[in-house]
Amino acid sequence: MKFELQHTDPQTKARVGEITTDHGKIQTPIFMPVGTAGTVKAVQQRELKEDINADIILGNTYHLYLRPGLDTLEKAGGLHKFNGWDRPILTDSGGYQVFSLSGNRKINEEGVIFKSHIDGSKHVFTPENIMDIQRTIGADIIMAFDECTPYPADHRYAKESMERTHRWLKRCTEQFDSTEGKYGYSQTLFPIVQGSTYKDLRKQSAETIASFEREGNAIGGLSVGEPAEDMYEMTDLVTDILPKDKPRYLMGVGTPANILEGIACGVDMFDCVMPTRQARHGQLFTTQGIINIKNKRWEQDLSPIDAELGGYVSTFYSKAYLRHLIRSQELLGAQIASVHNLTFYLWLVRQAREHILAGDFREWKNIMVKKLMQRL
Ligand code: PRF
Repeated sequence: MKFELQHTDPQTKARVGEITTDHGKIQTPIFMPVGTAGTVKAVQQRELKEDINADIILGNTYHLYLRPGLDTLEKAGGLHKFNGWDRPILTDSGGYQVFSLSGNRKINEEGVIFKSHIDGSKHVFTPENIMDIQRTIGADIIMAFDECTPYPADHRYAKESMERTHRWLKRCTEQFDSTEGKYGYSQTLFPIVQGSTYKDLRKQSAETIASFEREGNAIGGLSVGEPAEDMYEMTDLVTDILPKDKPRYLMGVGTPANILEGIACGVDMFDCVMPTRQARHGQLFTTQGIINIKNKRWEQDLSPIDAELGGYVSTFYSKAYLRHLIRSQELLGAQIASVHNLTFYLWLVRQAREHILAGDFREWKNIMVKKLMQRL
């Protein structure tokens, strides 16, 4: 993997860059649609490429390991071959999914023992086997095995949890560096900063993570219930410490406003289930603000979903038609709304990129944060 930092905004910490992987280039800042089980829910690979033009999508180690399982993925020649997505893929390590199985998991120094949400069967994740599993899934960028410290956490627990994440990282890097990709292209490992909402811990974690000198770095443990101001403060502090010449990935973030503020803090990569999950519930992100398409207001509004956004579904289908589909729980409603919301999220980061290059990112961002979050 290669990262070229092409431009830094003089007024904020926003950056424009380009990541090169063996499956193609990623223009940053970028939003990565979430494809938990090897599918971005309700969206075909062809739409992801041709309508949404996503540079990279996510997969989840926890889900893919349980189903379809490693034998099938290896037989297929990795996830790219299995699902037909030939652009870059990033897999999350399971460190987040397993920890959200509260009650059904036990953590110790070795790793995590957990019960499958599918059939209750017992499994163990360790830093070592998580590296091996991600080698088999075959994503271009793989994530270290961490604990996403729950919020709120007292300082003592947050410190313990962070230090364990750091010890696990050492084991991850040793395992990763002593193994090779299985399918003839290279993979890279991103470590994850933790430290909850404590400045001293975030600083310590960022310094530790940076000292591993990997090709990119992630910021975890945010957007887990803390006030947005705390998330921005922690992100800003961490990006002052992480190396400038490597991409930074803010995990699981967020709303359009969160993404623009994250970009202003010097973050290059984002992912979130929000655009697809909210789409299935009828919440649309548009260039004019947020629409709840179920509202009566849209019953006879035959104007396009979002004429200004452009893109196939957003200009071809009307608000009234999409309202009808979503209210009737028609599958096509979830499909159209998901493609629309993802088209919007990719438009947002591409606009940010243009405004950083044009030199008016800060002014544009301050207007857009208000405009895009208003409810219509
Ligand atoms: N760790 C991992 N994945 C994540 C997170 C984390 O802290 C978050 C936190 N927002 C989302 N996804 N491994």
